Amino acid sequence: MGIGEGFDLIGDVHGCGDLLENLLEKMGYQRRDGVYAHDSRRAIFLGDLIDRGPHVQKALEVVRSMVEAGTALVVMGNHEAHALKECLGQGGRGFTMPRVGGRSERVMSETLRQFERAPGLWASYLEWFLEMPLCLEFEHFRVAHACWDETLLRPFLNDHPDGRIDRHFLAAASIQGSPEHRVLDRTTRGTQLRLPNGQVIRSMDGARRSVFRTHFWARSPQSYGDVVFQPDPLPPEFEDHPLRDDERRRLVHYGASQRPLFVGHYWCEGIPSLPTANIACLDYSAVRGGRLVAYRFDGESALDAGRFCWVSA
Ligand SMILES: [Mn+2]
Repeated sequence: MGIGEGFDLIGDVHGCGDLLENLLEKMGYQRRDGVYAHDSRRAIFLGDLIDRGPHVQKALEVVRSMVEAGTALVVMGNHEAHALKECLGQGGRGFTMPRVGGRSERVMSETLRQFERAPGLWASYLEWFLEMPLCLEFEHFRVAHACWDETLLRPFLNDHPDGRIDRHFLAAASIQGSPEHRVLDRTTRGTQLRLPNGQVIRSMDGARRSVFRTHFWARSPQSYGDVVFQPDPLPPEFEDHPLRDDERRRLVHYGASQRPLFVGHYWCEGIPSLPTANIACLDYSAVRGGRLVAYRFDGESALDAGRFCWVSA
């Protein structure tokens, strides 16, 4: 990478279209012929453009127009993957809406409401979601929505050098435990562990969860507290709960000597910070009143917290 090849990595937008425009303008992007562009930089979106926020359509319009004009790249988030699974009919026979009343409808309710009168436009965005790569790999950095698991992604990238899936892959990925499911699920949702004895966590959004999200940068984790990575705290008695061997084997480790990796997904809070010198999470809960966060990358091998840029919701 040299001068003129800087990348601005942008975390989960979740329908905060107005906030996204503010962030792009703050970073010096200008709207030309309806498309945001920067003289010397490109944006990379980390996925989860849709659901929850008030301006899903605007967020999609801003990002798709940038990607089509070559001023931005994007990877698929678990919310785009979810929309594809729910709305792309069985065997690719057409687009359907999710079943009314289920969890999917709740997760997607804002998106579906905002596209209620534009089903054709929604269908065109679904086609576009299918074109999003699961990950991006450059000489100096990598990008994925939630996790880079080399043992799964290397064979996937050998078969799919552009990182993209298709309808057949998507259909196979709906089968729990299939190779396709493992790649899609691991890359867009990361790793999770189940609380013992049927315990549940009541999360901020009111849901009851029997699993917790775990990170992938602890070198030799000993306890649940060493790997938990989510805003909802573990019940205190589980902070020191020892990891079993089979749990430790299911975790992923992204080594400190690997090239920098950018992810979103984890609903971080507060002032952006770096968990390690080569991993940045850029999801700071914009849609929950937090921050929409970017990292302005210029090829450095050690990331620098001074390169975060954000707008507050
Ligand atoms: Mn996500």
